[in-house]
Amino acid sequence: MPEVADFPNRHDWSRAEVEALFALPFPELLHRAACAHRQHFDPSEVQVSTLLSVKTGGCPEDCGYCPQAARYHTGVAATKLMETEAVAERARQAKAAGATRFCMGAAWRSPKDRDIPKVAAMIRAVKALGLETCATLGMLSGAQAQALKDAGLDYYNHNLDTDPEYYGDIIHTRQMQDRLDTLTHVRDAGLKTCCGGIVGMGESRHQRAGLLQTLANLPAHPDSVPINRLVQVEGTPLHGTVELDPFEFVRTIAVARILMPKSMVRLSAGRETMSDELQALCFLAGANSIFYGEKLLTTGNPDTAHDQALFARLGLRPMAVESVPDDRIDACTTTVHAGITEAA
Ligand code: SAM
Ligand code: DTB
Ligand code: SF4
Repeated sequence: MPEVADFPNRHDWSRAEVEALFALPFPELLHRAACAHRQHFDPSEVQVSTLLSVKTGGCPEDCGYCPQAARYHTGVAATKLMETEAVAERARQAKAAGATRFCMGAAWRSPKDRDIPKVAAMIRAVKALGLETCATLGMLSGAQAQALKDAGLDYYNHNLDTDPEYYGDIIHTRQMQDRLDTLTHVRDAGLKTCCGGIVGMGESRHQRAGLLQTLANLPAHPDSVPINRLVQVEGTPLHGTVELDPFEFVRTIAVARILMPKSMVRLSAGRETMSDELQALCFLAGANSIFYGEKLLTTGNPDTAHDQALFARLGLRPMAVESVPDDRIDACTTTVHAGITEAA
């Protein structure tokens, strides 16, 4: 297997190579992931995003994990699209609490063209606060992606969610190819991509490797890679799925970091039920982004006070927008990048 330094931009991973990474002894895998992480990032910095559901529930899709699908009885009430000023107020609060990126989510299959000017107004209002903007609204046409870019959108989140071969077990109302097409529109519009998936949905390790292989072999590595651990919600088909071994979750983070060393790997949904120690292992494995704030879209997330205390205990600090890095010094030397040791 090549050294980590050899493949920051590889897009030709085979399934066997990815599975071989998963199969490494845990300490060896974490070491390689930590090396890849240090090569491009300051490992004591974590990017902090806050989510807001700007249009909740009532979704026509059948994603088997999702509490917002209208067809499942999950107790999530459907709402209309929020008003711009209410969104701006929540963004101000997120900024005051320390977030640098604000992500607006809508429970849509895809936005209608008439929705785009309303979302564009939200993007402009959030951007005016000096926050990075992200949206996740479902499938986009090329023109819609361009309109969002023109409004000042920085990132678009659209996940592959799972291995192409497992996808049909989880979602039936749209195809993997639809997702890939939206990602093409997003890239073509010059937006940064946020694209990852969910683990703990009953998939095999082979299929977890398939998700990461597919992400790494996209025409460009996503700028952010959210790794969600399934939040099991009563009423959804995936409620009651056997829980993933926590070490396997850490392995998934580590392999994502090795395959996509320049991407932000986000320790995403599922943190509320993770111990501090498990989260610390995820940071060691190369996770360098989180969702921060007491709610994700409809489900819970750790208290901000708890996260602040965890950062303090681990010597982590929020990443400034302008410090999103590129190449750094050689990985895995004992000489730490200037600035880390003083600031930690
Ligand atoms: N409706 C749009 C779409 O599906 O593209 C945007 C919002 S959707 C809720 C965004 C992502 O949230 C999904 O792709 C999925 O990865 C994640 N998600 C939804 N429910 C989840 C759950 N119960 N656990 C973990 N992740 C979840
Ligand atoms: C992503 O990958 N995870 C976030 C964000 N992108 C939009 C959503 C997680 C949702 C968890 C279930 C909920 O809160 O409804
Ligand atoms: Fe709808 Fe998105 Fe939930 Fe799927 S993940 S049911 S598209 S809100």
